[in-house]
Amino acid sequence: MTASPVPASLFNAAVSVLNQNWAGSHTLPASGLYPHQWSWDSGFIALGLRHIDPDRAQRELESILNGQWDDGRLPQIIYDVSRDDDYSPGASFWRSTDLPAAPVVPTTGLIQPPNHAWAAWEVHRTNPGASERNGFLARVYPRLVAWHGYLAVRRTRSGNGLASVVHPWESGMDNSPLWDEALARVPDTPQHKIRRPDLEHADAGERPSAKEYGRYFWLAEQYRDHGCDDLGGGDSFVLEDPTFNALWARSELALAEIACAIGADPSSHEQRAQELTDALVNLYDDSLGLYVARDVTTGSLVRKPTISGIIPLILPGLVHADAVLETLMGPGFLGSGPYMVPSYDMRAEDFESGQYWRGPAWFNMTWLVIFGLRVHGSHDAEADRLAANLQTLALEHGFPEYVDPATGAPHGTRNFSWTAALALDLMHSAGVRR
Ligand code: 9WN
Repeated sequence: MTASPVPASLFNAAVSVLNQNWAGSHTLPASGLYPHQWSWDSGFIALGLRHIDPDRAQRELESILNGQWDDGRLPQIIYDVSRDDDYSPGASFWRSTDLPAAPVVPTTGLIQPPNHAWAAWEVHRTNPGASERNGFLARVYPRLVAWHGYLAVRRTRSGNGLASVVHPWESGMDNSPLWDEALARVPDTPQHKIRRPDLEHADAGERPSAKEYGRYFWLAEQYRDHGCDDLGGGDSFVLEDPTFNALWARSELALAEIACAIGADPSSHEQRAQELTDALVNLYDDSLGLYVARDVTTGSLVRKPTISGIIPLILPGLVHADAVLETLMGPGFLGSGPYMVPSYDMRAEDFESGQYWRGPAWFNMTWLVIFGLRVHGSHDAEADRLAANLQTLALEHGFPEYVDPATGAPHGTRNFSWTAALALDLMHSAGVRR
């Protein structure tokens, strides 16, 4: 299915969403549902902002870097305390400022996928002269190196070089079927009384369930109560996720470019990018023809066909690229011609077309797939079709958080920042080979 051609008004409408959600130094993902700064959202948002205001794109990334902890981690959320009641868990749950390693701004202790170095490089490339004049790359490089250092030192739990997430929120794909089995072992009885301000902004049927929230809070409490130190209290849920690690590898490639641009040695970044790309074979499932998660606690693969297992296509030199492309083009994902890429194999028994990360198509994931197709110089017409659909659905439905892949019907919140940003990016880079 191909949606109708993109009207010229997309540009103005997308810019207006990003302007409305601009909070002075960063962009809110959505002003009602997500009233703080989120980590990987800022990476995606910067990719769009760079086309309208490269300085603002730099500020977006430097704002999330201001939340960096002494150990190098970039937090999932930097809180605006004036809106602490509007999202849960809030700053008062995490009490991060009591911890010596945390920054002065209140944050979560958890992290999100590392797309920041990649975004920083793309921001620079859009206007290299201006970026050089204000020393952007030289300022962000050491912080980005420290961020990746945190992943390498604190999060490589299994010895294969891949980073683990210790909470579903860290994957950015909160209730993905990949987490069901491990989550089933987690108690759903946290101490904290759970509030759900999210349900004032989105339909309960489109958000994680009460039981899932119980488990999310239980895990978050454990992590917090062990000082977020990655030494204890983060062991109940430890999984290696393909998308998280592919973004890390892609960001290492970007760090190599950044190092070259500022006269530093790129070799350690090139080497790590290669090692991570190679290590992804540990997550490959031959029978499904894509990557899956690995439960580090049990040592077993979680054999579920989700979008996370397709995203490693953003990497060049991927051993299993041909097989993953075949799976992507097959009946579970793009074979039946959905508007955008579903987050879960459409043939799965528990596929749900409107339920968050259990079926709907997300704009960031479709953007990553388009990028991956272009990296591999494969299926150009399909990449163009997806890019056109992404832009059209974004505009037609008021920049939704996600859509039903088969019908294009919008779900979740509206005026969602990364939807606007990535639609803008595709307007500027349509057809560009990576
Ligand atoms: C928890 C902000 C974030 C995104 C995630 C998305 C959703 C939060 C939530 O919103 O997660 O981090 O409350 O569900 O799953 O990818 O970063 O847009």
